[in-house]
Amino acid sequence: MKLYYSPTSPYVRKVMVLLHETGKLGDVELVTASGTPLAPAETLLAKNPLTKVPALERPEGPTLFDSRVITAYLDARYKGGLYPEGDGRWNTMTLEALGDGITDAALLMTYEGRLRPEDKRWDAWVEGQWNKIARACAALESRWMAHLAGPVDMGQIAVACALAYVDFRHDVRGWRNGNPALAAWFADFESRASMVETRPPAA
Ligand SMILES: N[C@@H](CCC(=O)N[C@@H](CS)C(=O)NCC(=O)O)C(=O)O
Repeated sequence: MKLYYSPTSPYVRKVMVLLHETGKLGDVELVTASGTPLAPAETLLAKNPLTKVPALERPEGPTLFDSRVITAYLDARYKGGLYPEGDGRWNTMTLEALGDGITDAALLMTYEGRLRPEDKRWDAWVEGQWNKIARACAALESRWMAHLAGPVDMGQIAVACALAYVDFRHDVRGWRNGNPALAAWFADFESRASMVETRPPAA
């Protein structure tokens, strides 16, 4: 299989963490394909019309995207147990959506700062994105700590990759303020080999 990949993408990182956790890294060839909405990655055009990474090319079927489809597919393929059976599955998938939502908001903030011409930037919109992240962190701190303390699942991986991306691009915002339990959980999770091995290169 070929994984269309960028070393700084938090969505790609979720897939990479899964591959490390399941011991299946050797099953995929990494194909670098970074782009932006203004400069789409040409190598992706025939694979994913949205020209986003990650995308997973498989010999036995169409290319898969987005990251949540890929992680669900790989977990089923490897019987990784990262999406539990039964009612717990919905909690895991909701936590995963919360983590991905943090990443979505943080990426929009990054694009606003990097891609939009300075005279067209809209501070209130950026603050609106940050408020989503702040509310999500508060919800994790108050409602999700028991789940985060449980067995590793795709929800935890999505949250960890999201918080790492906030650190990577928006460190000055200080998401740890007021969220000590979440910060302690993240410090521990970040030391897992799968997280250490998938750290993005320096910003
Ligand atoms: N919902 C998608 C988001 C993927 C995404 O936005 N990837 C970014 C890199 S972090 C990308 O490829 N952006 C290029 C673009 O938007 O044109 C997923 O979970 O895979």
